[in-house]
Amino acid sequence: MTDTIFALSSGAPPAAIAVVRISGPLAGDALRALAGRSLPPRRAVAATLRDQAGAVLDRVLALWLPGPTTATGEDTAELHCHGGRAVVRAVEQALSALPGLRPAQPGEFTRRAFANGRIDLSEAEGLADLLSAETELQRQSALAMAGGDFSREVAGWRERLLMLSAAVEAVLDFGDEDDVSDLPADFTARLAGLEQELAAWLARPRAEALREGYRVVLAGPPNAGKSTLFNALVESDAAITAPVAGTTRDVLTHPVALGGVPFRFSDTAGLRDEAGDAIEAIGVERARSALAQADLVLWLGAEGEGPDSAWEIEAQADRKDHPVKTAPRHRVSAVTGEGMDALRTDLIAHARAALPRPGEAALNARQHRLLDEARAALAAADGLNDALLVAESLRLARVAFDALLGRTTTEDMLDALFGRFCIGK
Ligand SMILES: Nc1nc2c(ncn2[C@@H]2O[C@H](COP(=O)(O)OP(=O)(O)OP(=O)(O)O)[C@@H](O)[C@H]2O)c(=O)[nH]1
Ligand SMILES: [Mg+2]
Repeated sequence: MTDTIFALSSGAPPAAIAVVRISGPLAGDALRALAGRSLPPRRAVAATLRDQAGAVLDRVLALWLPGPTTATGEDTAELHCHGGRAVVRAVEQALSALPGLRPAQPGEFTRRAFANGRIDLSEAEGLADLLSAETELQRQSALAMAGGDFSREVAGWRERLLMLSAAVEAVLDFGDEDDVSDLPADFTARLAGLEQELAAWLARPRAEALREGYRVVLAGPPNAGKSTLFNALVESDAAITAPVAGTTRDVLTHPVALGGVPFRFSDTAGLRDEAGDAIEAIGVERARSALAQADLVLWLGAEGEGPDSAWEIEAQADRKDHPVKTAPRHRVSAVTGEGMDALRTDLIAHARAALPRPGEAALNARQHRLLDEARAALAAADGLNDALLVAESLRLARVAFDALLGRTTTEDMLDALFGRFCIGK
């Protein structure tokens, strides 16, 4: 029999309310033991909780939610307690004292929801992202994934694939020869259509970009004003600025949301061939490697000398002696604020186009890899003449779809995913 688990599912006390969740076969018994009576199902009921000695623990709002149509698929109870540390501890101690109950592991409620088929793997992944979402764009994309948008898509593809497989099986069972010429006339077109849909999903912006933020690196020679502009963009005095060439030595990265879009700005050491000392030389090396990983470079150096497709920024515009550019994308002064709004607006629009669209489910690395496996298998099936080999390719695509939905998973993978959740989720 599975254990019955419990945990504080709301935020850290002290708080107005603390929600303690119980899930498992003994959830109903535990609730009865604490409340002293049976509660009606699916109703919010005021109850007085007592420990085994009969002492009052707290007056709470209690919910009795019998399975299997619950979040975890098991019998579940929720206790909405007063949100004090001691109250929560006392309730947890009383639950621990009951036989067959134990504190939950991180993500264990969600893991049970998955094990009991209440959510599939992609939905669980979306849920993990939803809980860690910090910007509006992350929230909307995670919500789409957690709500099953992608899972429904995969289920639809799998269905179509099974129909294609059935056509091949029919040839294998009844055809005179195992020849694809016996396949239905529209077989190739259906196969190609499916493959194209997968390719379109694979070409979409990825979830990692959303989680990590759009990477913008500021670069240019020493004293170009990189750190000053960086501070203005991240709206904090994160970087030291000084009229000394070679002030910034390391790469400094700061996440910030602009217009609901997640960014990661990096300030770098001024690029020059003759570094002042060994430490600055290392800094320049790091700056170059940050440049290589950037989604976008803001170039504050001499016009045309930055990396390809970097934005030419004419910085320190308020200074009479500042280096002028003939065709800057932006002319700014981080000190007076001139041009800063236009730069921000441009950055937001640019990043939005490169990141998943609002409300659109975005693939993570695992989903991308599996979907690409399915696409490759379909592409391979397209060119084959032997029905047996076609059937095998289609089977490989189905295996990938099943893995996407979590019908085939490894314990390691599940440990890694559900370990991302907090206790109580
Ligand atoms: N008036 C004015 N001064 C600026 C502006 N931006 C930077 N400065 C000044 O120029 C000097 C160099 O600025 P930093 O931001 O430290 O330059 P940096 O490119 O980070 O330099 P390194 O870290 O040495 O590579 C500092 O004294 C800043 O105060 C600006 O827009 N207007
Ligand atoms: Mg600097």
